[in-house]
Amino acid sequence: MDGIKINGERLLADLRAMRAMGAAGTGVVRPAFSEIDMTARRWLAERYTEAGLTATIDGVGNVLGKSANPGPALLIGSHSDTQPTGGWLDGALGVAYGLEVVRALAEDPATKHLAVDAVSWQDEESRFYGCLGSRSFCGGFPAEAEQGLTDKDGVALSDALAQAGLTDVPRLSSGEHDYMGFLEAHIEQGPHLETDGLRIGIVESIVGLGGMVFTFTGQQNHAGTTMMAGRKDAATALYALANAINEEFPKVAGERSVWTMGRVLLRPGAPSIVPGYAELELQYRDVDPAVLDRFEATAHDLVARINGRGGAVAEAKPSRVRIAPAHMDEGFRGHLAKAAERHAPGNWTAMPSGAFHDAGVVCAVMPCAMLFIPSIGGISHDFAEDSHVEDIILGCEVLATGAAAILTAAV
Ligand code: HGY
Ligand code: MN
Ligand code: MN
Repeated sequence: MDGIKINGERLLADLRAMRAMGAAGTGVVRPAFSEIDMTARRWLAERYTEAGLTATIDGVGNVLGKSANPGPALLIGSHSDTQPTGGWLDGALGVAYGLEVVRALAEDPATKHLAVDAVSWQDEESRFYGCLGSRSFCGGFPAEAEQGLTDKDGVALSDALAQAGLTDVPRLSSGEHDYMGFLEAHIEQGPHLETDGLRIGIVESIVGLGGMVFTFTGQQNHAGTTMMAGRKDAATALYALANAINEEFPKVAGERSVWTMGRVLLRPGAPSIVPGYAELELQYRDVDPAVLDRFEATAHDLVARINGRGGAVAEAKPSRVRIAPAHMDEGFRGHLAKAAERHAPGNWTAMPSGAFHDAGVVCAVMPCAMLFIPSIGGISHDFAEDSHVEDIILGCEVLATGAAAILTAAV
């Protein structure tokens, strides 16, 4: 397959236009279902229409651009919602690539007959529910999961849907489409490609992920008159559990396991008051579900140990839906690897993904593959997130060539 030429300036213009929607310094704040998120989704639907696709925004905010070309289509995209302190490329890169691949293949007489659909999934960043949009599309967002769902500020999903004008809008489903597979390009969000001086990563597997929230109920009291013996200090119990997790988890971890305690709540949060209530949120990831299970069992043992000491009472419950580890399609990976070798000879590698992605959900209903470009300094989920322009353009060329090869091989 000859290399597909993409229009780098057009691609960068789309990325810069998306960056401007929710811009916050060098980063982007565009939470799922926010006004600016829906503005960006309507903007994308217009670009899909201009590119000759039939654009739909569905009942959970997924934006789908359908090709008029016959035959099983290849679906290409990612998510356009961001983390609360989001980078300009997390998700947006893959969405912009999907649009550019549609255009580039349509402009090449040798590939203009190929069917490529483009998509932006909703709420991959778990404002309400991890990968909500791709799960809804793939039948993994059951009504019982949706009931009463709220974000961390207590906003109900039903209100966010109403606010976005989506309440009665039909929701798209993979069963209504004849897809041969899904390709997602993404920034690596880690240091490996840059450290190894490489420019393209072809993902072998995507980590699985679990989360727990621990509550600590003690006795609020005066910090000066309450003797240490007999205190029911919720914060002390929280610190003891957090330390124990950092001591015990390495004993049951895998080679690339990670865990993060990224949210803590202390009430009332005043220096002269013994905290009566506390919350600790833990997230853990690994490519092996057995490791995730071991983390959960260890955490429950540690909670029992904390409760055995008296003091504040600790309780544990899941903080989110578990995301299973996902393995990418061998055949698709082969085509992407060939395209990487063609555009960046010797400058690419196969690698796991330490971040989860919509492809990890969509692979339950169709073959999937992912491609990474380097993140400068390995930084992501931060306003400083960035990639080199030449890597942004190279990644899209590799994806376009790989997509054309997959489609051509299937004809
Ligand atoms: O957290 C993640 O792995 C993804 O970037 N939302
Ligand atoms: Mn992210
Ligand atoms: Mn992402």
